[in-house]
Amino acid sequence: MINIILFGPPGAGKGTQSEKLIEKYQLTHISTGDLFRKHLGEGTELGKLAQSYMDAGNLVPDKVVIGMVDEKLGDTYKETNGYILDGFPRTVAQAESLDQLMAKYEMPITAMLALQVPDAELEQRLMKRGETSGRADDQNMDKIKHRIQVYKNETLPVADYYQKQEKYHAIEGVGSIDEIFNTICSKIEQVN
Ligand code: B4P
Repeated sequence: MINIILFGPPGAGKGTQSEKLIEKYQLTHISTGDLFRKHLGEGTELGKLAQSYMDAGNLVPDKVVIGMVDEKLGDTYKETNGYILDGFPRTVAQAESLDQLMAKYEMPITAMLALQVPDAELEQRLMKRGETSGRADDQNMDKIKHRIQVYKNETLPVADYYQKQEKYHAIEGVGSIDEIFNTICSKIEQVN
C-alpha cells in the first residue's frame, strides 16, 4: 500500500497530477477542496459552512476538515490500494490528526511529495484557470495573492512536520505536466 501526500501552494498542480497518479496506481483520491466543492454544489450544511472561507481564500476550520477526511477514510480503507491526499493536510493540527487516523486504520503515510512553483507562475496559472473554472477564489489577483500568503503562513510548516519524519521530498513543479508526472512516479518508485 502507498499513501502519498501531494503538497504545494495553490495552483501548484496537485489536482492535475493527482488525476494521473490515481489512474496509474489505482489509488483513492482524497481532495479536500473537491469534497468541499461537492458539498457546496449539493447545498449541504457543510458546504454552506465552507463556502465563506473558500470564497475568501481562507482555510476552512480544522475540525470540519478532519471530520470530513475521517469519514472518507472510514468509507474506503477496507478496499483501497492506498491514497493520494491532495490539499490535505494544510495545517500542522491537520497533519497530527492525519497521523492518528492513519494509525487507527494501520496504514502509515509513505511520503510527502512537495511541488515547487514560484509565486509569479502560480498567480498566472490561477488567473488563467479563473477564466473557465467559475471559482470565486480564482477570479481576482488580490484573492490569489491572499491564498498564497495563507499557504506560507499556515500550510508551509506542514513541510517541516514531514521533514522531521524523513518523508519530505521536493519535486520540481515547473515544466510540462507529463515531465512533472514522470518525476513524481520515479520518486514514488524510489520510496515504495
Ligand atoms: P484546492 O481545491 O485544494 O485547490 P488549489 O490549491 O487551488 O489547487 P491545485 O494545486 O490542486 O491546482 P491545480 O492542479 O488545479 O483548495 C481550494 C480551497 O479549499 C482552499 O483555498 C481552502 O479554502 C479550501 N480547503 C481545501 N482543503 C483544505 C484543508 N485541508 N484545510 C482547510 N481548507 C481547505 O492547478 C491549477 C492550474 O494550473 C490549473 O488550471 C492547471 O491546468 C494548471 N497547471 C497544472 N499544472 C501545470 C503545469 N505543469 N504547467 C502549467 N499549468 C499547469
